[in-house]
Amino acid sequence: MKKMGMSDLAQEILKGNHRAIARAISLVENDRNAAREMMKKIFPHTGGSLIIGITGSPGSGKSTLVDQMTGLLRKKRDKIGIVAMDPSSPFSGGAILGDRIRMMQHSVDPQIFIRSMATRGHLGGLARATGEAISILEAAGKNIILVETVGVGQDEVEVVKLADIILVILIPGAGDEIQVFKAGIMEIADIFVLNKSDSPFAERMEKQLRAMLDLGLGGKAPPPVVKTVATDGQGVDKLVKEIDKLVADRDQELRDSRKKRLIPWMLMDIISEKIYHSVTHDIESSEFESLIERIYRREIDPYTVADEIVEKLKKSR
Ligand SMILES: Nc1nc2c(ncn2[C@@H]2O[C@H](COP(=O)(O)OP(=O)(O)OP(=O)(O)O)[C@@H](O)[C@H]2O)c(=O)[nH]1
Ligand SMILES: [Mg+2]
Repeated sequence: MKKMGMSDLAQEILKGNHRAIARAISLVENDRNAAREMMKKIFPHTGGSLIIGITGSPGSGKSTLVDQMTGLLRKKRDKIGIVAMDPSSPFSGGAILGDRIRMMQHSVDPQIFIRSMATRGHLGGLARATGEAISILEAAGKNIILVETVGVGQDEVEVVKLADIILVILIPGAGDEIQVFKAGIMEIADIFVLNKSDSPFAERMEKQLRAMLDLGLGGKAPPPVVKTVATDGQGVDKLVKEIDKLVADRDQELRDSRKKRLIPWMLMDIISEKIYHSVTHDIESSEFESLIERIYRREIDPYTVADEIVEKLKKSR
């Protein structure tokens, strides 16, 4: 694989070669510029997969659920790509999630590709280059792509921009029903999953959640609520049925409009990185240091300096 050119890499991706997929995702993560030619080649083959976003508070059972869903979808002969966001700091290097992912029962299945990506605070809970990773998986023929994101908060709203269907995972007794309102995730959820419903609080939680949804949506049909026990697979078949139903019911227009949202997201991601690179490469570090020194001495303010740097970049084109 080492000497493979970008054109060969693209070819191998299109054949569904997992090593090529892995290499391509590392490439877009580390050196987007080097990945350009490959991305250009595969781009015409993207945009056709069903992308399912899975979000919920840490430890709510997202990964366990993804694993169970994968088992069911796999039986239907779907080819599946899984991208899990890893919130770890650059210091822990994503090792924890990596280990957990390796433990997943499907990680050795040739039709299923699993990958974690470090978010490191980038763009609201999504890793840099998540858009490209999805594109690569689409080009590789994965017709269903599951994207696991971290936490419950404003951040999750980002996932809406790249998923066709959003599952919000809640657990009983964690105050999650209140979170639903606070974080404004009610609007983004296509399906609520009440996981860990082996808990004695599950019934009460379900009632509360349904009451809140009825109240909050002011007459609009509330999204389905599905109870699951991810550890033993209970309710996961029902969840997959609800997903199928959504896909069947939802008209093409709505799906297209969601797909189109991925494009500006990806574009802005690429552009902001390009600009960042220009700043770090084109501005000499000695000049940068002296500017910092001047700001420190309060001779000049950071806003003015930022404006000047941007102007300079524009002129250098
Ligand atoms: N009792 C019970 N435990 C569950 C259930 N689902 C998951 N768990 C357990 O909850 C813990 C967390 O599960 P994960 O699947 O790693 O949760 P996660 O949401 O992916 O966690 P992060 O990725 O760290 O945010 C594990 O110990 C699971 O075995 C469930 O339905 N019932
Ligand atoms: Mg997880």
